[in-house]
Amino acid sequence: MDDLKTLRQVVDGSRDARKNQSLALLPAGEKEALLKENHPDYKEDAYRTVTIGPNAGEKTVHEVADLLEGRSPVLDKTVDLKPDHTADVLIIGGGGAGCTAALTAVANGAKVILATKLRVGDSNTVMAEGGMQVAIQPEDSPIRHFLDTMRGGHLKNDRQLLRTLVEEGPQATKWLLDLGVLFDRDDSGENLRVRSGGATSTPRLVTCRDYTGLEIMRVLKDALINEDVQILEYAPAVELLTGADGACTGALLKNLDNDQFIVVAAKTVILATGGSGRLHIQGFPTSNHFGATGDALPLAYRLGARLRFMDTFQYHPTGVCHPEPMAGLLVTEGIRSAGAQLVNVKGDRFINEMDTRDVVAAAIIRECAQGRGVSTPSGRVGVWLDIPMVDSVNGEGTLEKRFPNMMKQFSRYDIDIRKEPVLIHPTLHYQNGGIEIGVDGETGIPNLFAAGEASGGVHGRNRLMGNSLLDIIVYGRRAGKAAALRANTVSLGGLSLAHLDRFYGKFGKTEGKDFVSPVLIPDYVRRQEAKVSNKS
Ligand code: MEZ
Repeated sequence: MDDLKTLRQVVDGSRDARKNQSLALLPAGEKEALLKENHPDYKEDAYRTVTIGPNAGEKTVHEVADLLEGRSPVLDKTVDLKPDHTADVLIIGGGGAGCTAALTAVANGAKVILATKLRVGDSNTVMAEGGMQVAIQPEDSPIRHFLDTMRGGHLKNDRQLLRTLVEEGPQATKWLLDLGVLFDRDDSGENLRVRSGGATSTPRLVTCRDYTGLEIMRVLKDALINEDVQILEYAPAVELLTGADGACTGALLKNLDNDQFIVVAAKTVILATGGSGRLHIQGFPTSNHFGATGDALPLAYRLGARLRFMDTFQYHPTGVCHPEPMAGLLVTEGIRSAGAQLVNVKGDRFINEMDTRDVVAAAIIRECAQGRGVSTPSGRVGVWLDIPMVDSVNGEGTLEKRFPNMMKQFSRYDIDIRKEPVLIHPTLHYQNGGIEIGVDGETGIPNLFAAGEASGGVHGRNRLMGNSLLDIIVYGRRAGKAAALRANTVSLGGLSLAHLDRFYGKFGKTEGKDFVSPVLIPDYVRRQEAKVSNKS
């Protein structure tokens, strides 16, 4: 095996020839074929049929089926359900959606408790680097945003949810600006600068360099701690609670410091626990934060809430493949939109880098599977992302100015991305589906709401870059307000675990299942990650 330094020279050698090369987007038929052959969503043996609950009979990946069919940690246990705390609105999750919901619920007069598994801000929100989509340019419109997103989502998006998302985008952005988010501005300093993302018809991303989610989270967190919100950290939910009428009446939390339960009685509950990348679906590495184990899914499911699109996940095309300690971390799509090219072992481009994420990821997987990838010393296989091309086409200093976070991350391993291409491979990035919601974040269960990545429908079968940051703000606000208003109309209900009998009842309580969900803390030693075969 040639060493990486030698192989890199092929990329350097073909850079000039590639500089002005344009590659057409794939026609629809070819895209479909590429996806079917290569995208993990189409790998039949990665799926099984769910046997229990509202989505019984539908397929999902084994890892999620395990969650949904898993055993409640309190099944067959006697738990004292005397409330330790009471709230109008209990929010479970301390990322962007949860904090937004909390701020909005408080603004609407509610007494709010926010409980989170780790610390406030430990979330996938901070992992969204390259921007938030919002139609604010004169030549843009919510309709255009809607159409781009529908195309990206394979036309499967929930239209009502999407319409609300795009129409309320500008208002949500103003809310963030008023809170103090420092979005990048144009040279005059007066207008927000917008950048391009994959598969969009016009530049629409508002950015904070390449740490947009981190900046948004910084501001939300600051705003939250200045509000009268009770925050319970290191306190994940392990089960929801229900009243006699089947409505959600609170949650059972676990104090991770002492393993004791905390009982919260609440008039309404919002699930905002984010995604599930740390389940390492199909053995993929992930860009997700440590706590992303899809906890809301089994909690809502056991209470009877339906899930949507649980057969589709987003594998971000450019996860780091080398150096090994960075494996799975994100290299923002923004860097491709600034001109970085994907190049195989022969020094050739093989896909238009700005096609939809599923298509680009599938093309990378194909290159690796067909022997045109590059093997790393630790046995991974990836393709090159020719990042130096960015400075080459935009002028020296562009990478330093626009991508300081990327520069810093790679510099820790003595890689100067201004000079060297890096090896990438798709990384598990986003849960396209989740709990079915209406436009106010309401689930099918009375007084239970969901927002952000835990919910599903708005992104269809493939999310476009930057739409998740908008989703957490628009739907965090809507769920926060709706839950606060609902709390004005209901009283605290009885607290029981009766739904567990209903859920497990006819299947026999434990059915021999030894998998306990929610998972809470990822199972490291990590499961064997996908070894992509490379025939070279
Ligand atoms: O929305 C995202 O997933 C995002 C902004 C990621 C990125 O590539 O930067």
